[in-house]
Amino acid sequence: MGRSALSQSRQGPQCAQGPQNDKVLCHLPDCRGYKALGLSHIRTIMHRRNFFGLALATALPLTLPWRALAGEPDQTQTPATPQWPAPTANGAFDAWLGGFMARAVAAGWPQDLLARELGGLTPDPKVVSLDGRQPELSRPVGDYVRKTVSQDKIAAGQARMYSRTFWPAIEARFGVPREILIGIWGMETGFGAVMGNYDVVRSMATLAAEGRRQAWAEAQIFSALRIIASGQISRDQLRGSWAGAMGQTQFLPETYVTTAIDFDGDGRKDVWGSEADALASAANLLVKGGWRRGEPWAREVILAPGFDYGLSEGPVQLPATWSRAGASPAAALDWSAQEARTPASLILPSGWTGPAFLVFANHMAIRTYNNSTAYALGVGLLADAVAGRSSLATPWPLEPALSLSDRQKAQSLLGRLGYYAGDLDGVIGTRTRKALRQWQVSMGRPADGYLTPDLIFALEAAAWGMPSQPSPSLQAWP
Ligand SMILES: [Ca+2]
Repeated sequence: MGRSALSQSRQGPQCAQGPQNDKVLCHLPDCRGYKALGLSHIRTIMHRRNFFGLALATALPLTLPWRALAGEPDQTQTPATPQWPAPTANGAFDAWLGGFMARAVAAGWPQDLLARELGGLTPDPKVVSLDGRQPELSRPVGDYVRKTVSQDKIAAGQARMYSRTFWPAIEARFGVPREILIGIWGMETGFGAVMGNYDVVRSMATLAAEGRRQAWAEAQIFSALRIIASGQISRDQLRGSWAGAMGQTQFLPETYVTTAIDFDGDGRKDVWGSEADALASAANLLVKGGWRRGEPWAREVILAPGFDYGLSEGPVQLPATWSRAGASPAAALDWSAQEARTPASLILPSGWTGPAFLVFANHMAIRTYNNSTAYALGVGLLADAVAGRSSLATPWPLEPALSLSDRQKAQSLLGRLGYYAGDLDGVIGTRTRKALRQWQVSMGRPADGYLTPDLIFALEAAAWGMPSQPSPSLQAWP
């Protein structure tokens, strides 16, 4: 799995993830549920400050962009008498809403806008319920990719490869190939089939009041208010997934404000109704996330017998260097000229028994959308399939899902063995994988850092001083 420092979210391994945030829950170890977040906001979520710090951090910086987009707020009115919303049955929600409106007024936001859009707002119980879901099982990456890169989706993507006139202009301007955008489009909404019908302002208010992601949700509300005030999109049109992702390519309000584009030239950034707008906006987001024109995203490799699996999630080096270490292209073709000059790192998303990939910088650009190795593999492999590139040489292994208690037990055992001192949160992130690799090295096992039921058994045996019983799959290792 990925090695981003952002991967070990405090929110645990659960995430809501495409093709539709509120429909499909996955809980991959490094998966995040919030689409298209900038790094600063991910950090904001993960390192929330106290309420008053938040009020300042959230309200003050919003004044300037608000002015730029919707005109100067009326600072001549006294902000002392905001229109308090009518009380609801939910005291916590009311307390949050009152505080939020007071801070917004103090920051210069027009009272009539706030009263019109937020007055009478109530929390959405469905959003509360979906946000509180804690899936027990973690879904193996291979299982996720197999189901998301389906024959139906490949065919639907291929039908869109040459039937849209906007592709050449988007590719020329942003340098993102159409198949990558088709991969995102298919993963996010099944090509616009399932965009979500939640009132985004209400959903974000519900999440803000719930408190766990208050700063993030409030930033989305301010952005949603800016969109409404711009006059381009009405409140009624501002619909999305329960987690706030909107339109064909699932943009959060904040990402919409900073990144959405009117590509078809009708004067509106319509990521719901205009495919050209939505896909150009997605390309713009990838470029902002570091997409490099002309470079590949990943290449499957075959690892020679005796390969040092400890190199996974390790060095970033040129493909020729990887070849010398025993990682060669899986297809018969050698590295392309572009691949040959692009540094890459090695990942083993489902351990040493599954497919191995060299991933290039563009892999991380895809993760701007959703910071998950599995998500980027889903998008990239769907793109490859749509473009007619060869399928995987090494199949995804069939493996059982690990329960939360299994994953916590593994962390506890690694701690008992002296390799792990982190939280027993069941999140198999970079720290846990590093500990697992160190223990694997000490045991002379393949050091892929990938947790399986076999390894939990072996950890248990080692921690309690019993002789290890290698399983059949481990005996098969050369
Ligand atoms: Ca437009």
